[in-house]
Amino acid sequence: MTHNGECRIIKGVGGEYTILLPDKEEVLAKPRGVFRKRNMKPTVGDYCQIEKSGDPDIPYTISEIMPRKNILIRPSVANIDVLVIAISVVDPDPDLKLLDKLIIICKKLDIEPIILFTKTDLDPEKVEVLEEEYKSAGIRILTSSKEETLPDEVIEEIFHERTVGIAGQSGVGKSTLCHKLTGMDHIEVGDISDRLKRGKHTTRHVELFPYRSGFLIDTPGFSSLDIGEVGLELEDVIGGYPELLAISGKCRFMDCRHKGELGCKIEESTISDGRLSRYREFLDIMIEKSKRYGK
Ligand SMILES: Nc1nc2c(ncn2[C@@H]2O[C@H](COP(=O)(O)OP(=O)(O)O)[C@@H](O)[C@H]2O)c(=O)[nH]1
Ligand SMILES: [Mg+2]
Ligand SMILES: [Zn+2]
Repeated sequence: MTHNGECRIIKGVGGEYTILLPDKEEVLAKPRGVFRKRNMKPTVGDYCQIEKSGDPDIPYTISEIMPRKNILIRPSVANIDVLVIAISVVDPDPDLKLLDKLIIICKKLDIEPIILFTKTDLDPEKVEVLEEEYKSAGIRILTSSKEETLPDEVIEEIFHERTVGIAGQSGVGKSTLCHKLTGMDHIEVGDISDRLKRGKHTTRHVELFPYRSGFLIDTPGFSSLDIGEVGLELEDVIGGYPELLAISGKCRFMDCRHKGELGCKIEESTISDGRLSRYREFLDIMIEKSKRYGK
């Protein structure tokens, strides 16, 4: 699906949307009334069609929302292509459960996950251990440190006509990275104020910033994505573990879940011990869930 020449919603505040036109001009638009009847809400990230409204204050109407590749509710954003998952090697200690959870969600939503180990200057040996643990997952791994940001050609490739979000715990270096990338200080992909917000239902607005030939998603909150939120099912857990998908069909039972079943060929998988135990943990959580809801 190519979106060259399409209008895109890059911001939405109080029912008024900012649309980026193909010629890079930004205009204001209101949605057509019919969307509400159809229970459709224009979402930041949507590709759309617009018409002149005749209203000088809000000169355009969103007349059509194009089919979405994916959508998240919290944060509210559509058509995400890449999620850079920032994990610091120390301070804060790496939350590998969060990392695996986000990988599972990405795979479910057709988003490319990229692992970025940050603060590698603080413990170079730890980086090697982490890289070892994830190297057979088939996921791109990048590193950054105080001195080194990402090479220009890597940034170019990541953002090439793609919409990119950055996730990770508070303090891992998301804002620092964004500042290095864009030079923009006001971008808040991080959750610097999450601590203050915790427990309150404050939703900050989401915004897309055109960056190189793609977009950077400016929103905190990717790290609080929940597996319940994206409609994840038991069968989706293994999608986050390509090392396990690689042995499918080898075990005695076709539907083997690699949890100690008879004739399981788990030893033929290249999966690390840590990843395997987190896979089994997520599987248990989903099994519990499906029991509770009687599925
Ligand atoms: N040593 C070191 N510190 C870093 C690095 N990246 C960020 N920091 C520091 O870590 C702290 C948190 O960074 P910040 O970008 O605000 O994290 P955020 O909460 O994910 O946005 C700040 O004090 C940064 O200066 C790094 O690569 N190395
Ligand atoms: Mg931040
Ligand atoms: Zn098995």
